[in-house]
Amino acid sequence: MGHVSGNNTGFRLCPGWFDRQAQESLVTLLRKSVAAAPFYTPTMPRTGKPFSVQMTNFGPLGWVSDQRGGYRYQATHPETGAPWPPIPSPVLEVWRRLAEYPSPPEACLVNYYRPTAKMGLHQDADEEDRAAPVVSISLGDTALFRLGGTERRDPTRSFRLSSGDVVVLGGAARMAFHGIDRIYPGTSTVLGDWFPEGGRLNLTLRRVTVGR
Ligand code: MD6
Ligand code: FE
Repeated sequence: MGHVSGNNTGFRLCPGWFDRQAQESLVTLLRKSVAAAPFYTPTMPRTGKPFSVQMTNFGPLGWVSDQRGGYRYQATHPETGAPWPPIPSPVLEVWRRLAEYPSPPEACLVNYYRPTAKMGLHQDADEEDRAAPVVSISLGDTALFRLGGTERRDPTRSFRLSSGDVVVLGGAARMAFHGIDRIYPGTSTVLGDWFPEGGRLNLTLRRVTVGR
């Protein structure tokens, strides 16, 4: 789980951060929280095209997107109007151990990828606090993660992210372009009871505001 040096200083991949048993108990916890904040399908700013992933959030602020309002953080679920559930403590624990940042995360975006879903190359750029890293947790089927540099045209490298892996994008890598090219169906059984078709969950922890 060492640092990868080069153009992406501050990128860290921690394979197997959660063992199978820890993955199972985390999935059970997440399922309970998601019952209070169901997955919904966000839409793209301007075009209104649906994302291929489904989303929800935990924490004081959640990342949302729709045709009218664009990308933003808000305190409530766009469909239920309820405040997001709290970030589960084993998830906060990952941040405490890896973020090297004094304040807690404010947002935990939860993405669910059906086996055919993907996510285009993007930067996480809607946060005021760019000094804090983004920490992400993968559960379920393996994904092909692509990481570039801070310019869209920069060369990219690809990594497989397996269930239980944690990624940190900090330092120079905080503003690196990244995306998910594909899911490898049938590579994990950990989501089995919840999503019989399999797929992948990704949790991204972020600090949104500066200070407090
Ligand atoms: C995913 N991850 O792994 C998408 N963003 O499904 C992200 O978009 C991401 O893994 C910022 C930092 C780490 C990430
Ligand atoms: Fe991202």
